[in-house]
Amino acid sequence: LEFGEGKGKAERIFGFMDVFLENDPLSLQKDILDHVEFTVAKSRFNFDDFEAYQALAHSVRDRLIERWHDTQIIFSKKDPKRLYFLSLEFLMGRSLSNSVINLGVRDQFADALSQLGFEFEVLAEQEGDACLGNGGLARLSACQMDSLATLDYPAIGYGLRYQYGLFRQIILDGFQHEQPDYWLNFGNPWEIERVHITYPVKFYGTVTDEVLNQEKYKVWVPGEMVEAVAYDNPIPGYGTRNTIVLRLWAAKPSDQHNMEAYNTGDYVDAVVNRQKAESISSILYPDDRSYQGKELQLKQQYFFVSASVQDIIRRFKDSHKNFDEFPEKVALQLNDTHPSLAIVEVMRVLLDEEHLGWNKAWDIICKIFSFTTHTVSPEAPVKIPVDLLGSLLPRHLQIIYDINFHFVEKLKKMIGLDYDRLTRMSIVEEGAVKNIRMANLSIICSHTVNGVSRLHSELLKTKLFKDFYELWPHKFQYKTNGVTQRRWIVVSNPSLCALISKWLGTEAWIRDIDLLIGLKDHADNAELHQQWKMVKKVNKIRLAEYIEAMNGLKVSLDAMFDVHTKRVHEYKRQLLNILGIIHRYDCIKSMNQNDRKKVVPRVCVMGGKAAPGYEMAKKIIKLFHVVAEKINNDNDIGDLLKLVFIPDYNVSVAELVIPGADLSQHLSTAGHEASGTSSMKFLMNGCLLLATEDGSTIEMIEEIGQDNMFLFGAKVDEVPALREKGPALKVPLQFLRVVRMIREGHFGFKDYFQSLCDKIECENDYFLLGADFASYLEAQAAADKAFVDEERWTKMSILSAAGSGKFSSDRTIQQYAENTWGIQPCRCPF
Ligand code: B1N
Repeated sequence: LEFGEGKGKAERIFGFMDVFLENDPLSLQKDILDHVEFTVAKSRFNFDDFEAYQALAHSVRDRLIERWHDTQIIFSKKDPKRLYFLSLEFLMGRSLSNSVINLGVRDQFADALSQLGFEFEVLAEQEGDACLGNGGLARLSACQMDSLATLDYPAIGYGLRYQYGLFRQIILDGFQHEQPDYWLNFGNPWEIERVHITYPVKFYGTVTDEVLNQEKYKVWVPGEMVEAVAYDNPIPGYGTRNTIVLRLWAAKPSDQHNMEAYNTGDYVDAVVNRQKAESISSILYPDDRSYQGKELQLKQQYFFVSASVQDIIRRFKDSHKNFDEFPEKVALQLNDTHPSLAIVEVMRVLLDEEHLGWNKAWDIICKIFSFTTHTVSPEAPVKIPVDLLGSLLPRHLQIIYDINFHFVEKLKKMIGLDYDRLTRMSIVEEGAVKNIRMANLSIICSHTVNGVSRLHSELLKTKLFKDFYELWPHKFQYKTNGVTQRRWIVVSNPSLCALISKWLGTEAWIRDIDLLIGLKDHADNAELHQQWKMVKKVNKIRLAEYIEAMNGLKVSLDAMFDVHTKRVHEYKRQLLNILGIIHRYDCIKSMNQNDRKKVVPRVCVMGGKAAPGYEMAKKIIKLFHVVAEKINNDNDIGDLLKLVFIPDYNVSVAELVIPGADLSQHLSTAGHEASGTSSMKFLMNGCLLLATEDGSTIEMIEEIGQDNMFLFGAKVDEVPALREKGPALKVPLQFLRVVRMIREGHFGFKDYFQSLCDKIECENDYFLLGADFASYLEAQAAADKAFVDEERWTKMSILSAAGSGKFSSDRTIQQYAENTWGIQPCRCPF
């Protein structure tokens, strides 16, 4: 395509493309009906809501594709430095509402549909969630893609197209059961299969030496070959034509390597065997912390990395003659250690396929990779057994050893023969089982190591990666996480969105979140208070209806909706919440009628999945259910306290739950939550936080003010001393009492809960539930007190939303672009 600057053929084509797909009601209706007839293959005179949704989704997809093509033309023409965002998890949720809002055609589509007799909201409910990730880390990737597109950055996301997303959680008799999430069952209109964009991915085999032009080279002769096929998911920006792509890889059998099998063996067996290749991208691992050292998981990581790296290098070579410019054109972001084999893979390609030689290749590596870590736990660094790596990726193991050799030599020169430190910093962990430490590899080879909150970064520098920080202080940065206000206000809370725009007099905050602070000027305005409360009520009604439909439980709208939703983990202390609820119940029971009138009624909502093999987490879910069973059926309690467990918590459920919350709980033991992002979504929706001073909460205190939050618990520097005390630590009597109630079978399942009780009472109570209990109850009491003062509560709620601007992923991404990736916006001018 010829592209004259500002004139010529390309512009004429653009002029045409600009009006390619019309967005007036008639054109939209025609498009939808066309898709009913020809894509869904149903008669345009007879189709149901789901078929209407499919046709609608395809009409939206056409518009996404149009803009994506335009964006690509600009990117190829301008050839800016691109960011490649590598993540094994993306939690995209639904796409329809988000897409039409970002495309700016929501109202047009809604009008067009209503004339056809359909309601947009009803059709939007037909869509299933894309759950290709576990929790915070994965949803963060999704929010960041939205910001990258909106801020016009030339970026591509890479991930895996799992056939089974995160398991569906079913609750039977209070116990969690897992069911596979075959999310592609009903087709996926949001992806574009690229049958021609495929790459071979090699596994196993041996490495031999070969000589070419008198130079020795390593040649990897693989033992197995699998094909990676690209599936493109367009990501539209808001308030811009820019649309970027999330490219997900699916594994398909390859014909290149297995021709023999057809000729020699049983034909049917050969075909069946060949099909096994697909299992590589079949399932998302549901355990978000512990790495099991499973071969399939390592295969997934390499499969995804290899396909992405081939794609990146192919794109670069399409318009560049040699690798000199590579670091000026390519930034590779590693989302945690999971994709860190990318480092070794690029090195391998540069050495063995491009023959650049060690120094040149290493020089490139050091300029292109940046690494973000999301963990605080020193117990769970990802380690890969050397034997496993050596058999699956023999050449990569050699390269890792070489990198380590160079590193250790250099290190010795810098720090001398401090063997303890050398041992700690080495990529190779010696011992009975030799391991490769993926975090060390990532730090050594990246130019920047980012934490996800200020506190997290401090912990990295002083604890987890202290040795590395002392060596390379300049590498360490942090970017406090953020979430996208497009998804978490505009899509999920349309009433609040309209109210904010009305009071700010502009919709510009949807792209420029800093404007949100303008609400502060109206924080005492009675009229705003009235409207703010109405919006909360609308959202509480929506949530109450959902609860009734799910659990058959009617909840009072006057009660405080107190929400605790996130993955279930001991460190997140859902158990602390349950103990607090039991205490509340116990108190109400012992009150006379007069005192009961002063009790603030609560609906305690909990939701979240436990990893299938995580026994303690599963017990916590069961405990919530038995306690709920008892309290909800106690006529003596009535509406004063109701417990609701929301099963299968995911992105679309969160969109409903978060706007309806009055209070939300974030209870991690200080020093354990690297950042936490759900709190940011609650904050934006004017929900008050009850939280420990952990992760990003510390920065929220600065933005919102501690008077507008309910803070409690040990601070991070107090935790070690409390742990030290062990059994000598004094815990409040109320704590002992509620634990005894569980132990003695007050809620049934006595034996089943003993181990849970032992952990917090007899064993060392590692997460300090006993130590924090009194302070937790005080914070809860403060929340009750604030809630009865409606005016005060509403003001706090307004100030929470007003002060949430810092926690937009737009800010995070801009900081990454400027301080880590070195990329510039590249905007589609039409
Ligand atoms: O990443 C989020 C943070 O806000 C949370 O504090 C942090 O816990 C979370 C292995 C993880 N850390 N590590 C993971 C996810 C999947 C997996 O397979 C680890 N997730 C976090 C975003 O920064």
